[in-house]
Amino acid sequence: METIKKPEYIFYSGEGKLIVTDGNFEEFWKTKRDKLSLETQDKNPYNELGYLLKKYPYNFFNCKEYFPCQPHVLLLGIPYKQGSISPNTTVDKFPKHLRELSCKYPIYSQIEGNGTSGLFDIGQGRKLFRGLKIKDLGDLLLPLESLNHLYEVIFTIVKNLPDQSVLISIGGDHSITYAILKAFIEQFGKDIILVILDAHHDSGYRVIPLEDINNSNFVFHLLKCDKVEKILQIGTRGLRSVFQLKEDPKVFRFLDFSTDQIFNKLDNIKKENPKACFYLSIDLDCINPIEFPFVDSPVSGGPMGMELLNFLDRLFCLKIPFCGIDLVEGSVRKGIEKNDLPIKILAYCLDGLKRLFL
Ligand SMILES: [Mn+2]
Repeated sequence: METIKKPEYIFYSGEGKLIVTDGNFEEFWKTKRDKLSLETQDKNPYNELGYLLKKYPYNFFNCKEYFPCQPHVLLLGIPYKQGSISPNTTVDKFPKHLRELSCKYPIYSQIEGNGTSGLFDIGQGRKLFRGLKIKDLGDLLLPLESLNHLYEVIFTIVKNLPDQSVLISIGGDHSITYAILKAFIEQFGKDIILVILDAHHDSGYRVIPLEDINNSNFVFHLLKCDKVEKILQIGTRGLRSVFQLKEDPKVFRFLDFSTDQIFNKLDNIKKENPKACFYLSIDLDCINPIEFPFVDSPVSGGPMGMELLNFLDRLFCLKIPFCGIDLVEGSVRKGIEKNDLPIKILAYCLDGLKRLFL
């Protein structure tokens, strides 16, 4: 029996013309641009932030933005490395790298609903983040001389976020999490519950941590902030000097990504703090360096990629109202272009956020 196919995605658009396709990319139709009310540049509400942002000729997942819409998720690159204690770090190149890599997995605009096609996950046999409305803001413009300057710029972005939308930031070194959270606190005034996936506990490597905030001590400094209610550190491992491990009643540490304790704890925290702002920070060095060695401070052990993706799936099943996510500390060097794990992590985060909206 033959089913009638109908246009679902915009496949191509050029000067005045448009090619649309059905959901399985089996049939294609030519149409005119003016048949659909496509976005014109001057209607874009983010244009006024243009002085802060560098736009690329392509967006994440090569997604073309045709329709004016209120996005569920905004993607922002933060090419900041001034907070890294590794002198020759290349973490500032990661946002551009990830955007380019993601273009190998193009997604398409839906004609109805203004969402996107999402991606197909062969291993899971299902579509990821289909229907989610995504907006790529571009990268923050350099130079960002200091963390305080970074905070001011991010605050301007956060102030202009549409209601209920989630900001996904691509770093950059891990100190950006400090600046982003300060901006969230300033804008929303809510308590923060921070979930960090990281091999390190980032509480400083000196007996008395430096006053200057960097990627190895930002957690120590965040804990001084009253609005930071709880920090869950997942994946912390390896050896430290005895003075380095600072206990704090706000901090809960877990080594194993698949233990029920994490999810039970988070579910309880969610119930006890219905008004809090939840934030997820993913340091790529949380992954076992066998699967992802492109970080400045690898630590042996840790979850393989699949275990991390399963963790994210379970985490988002809890429907925690995340207001922001970041992905940090990717170090761009030879071979990283062949490693697709960061893209999968991003796709799973988008798919997880979809549960909050759709
Ligand atoms: Mn780390």
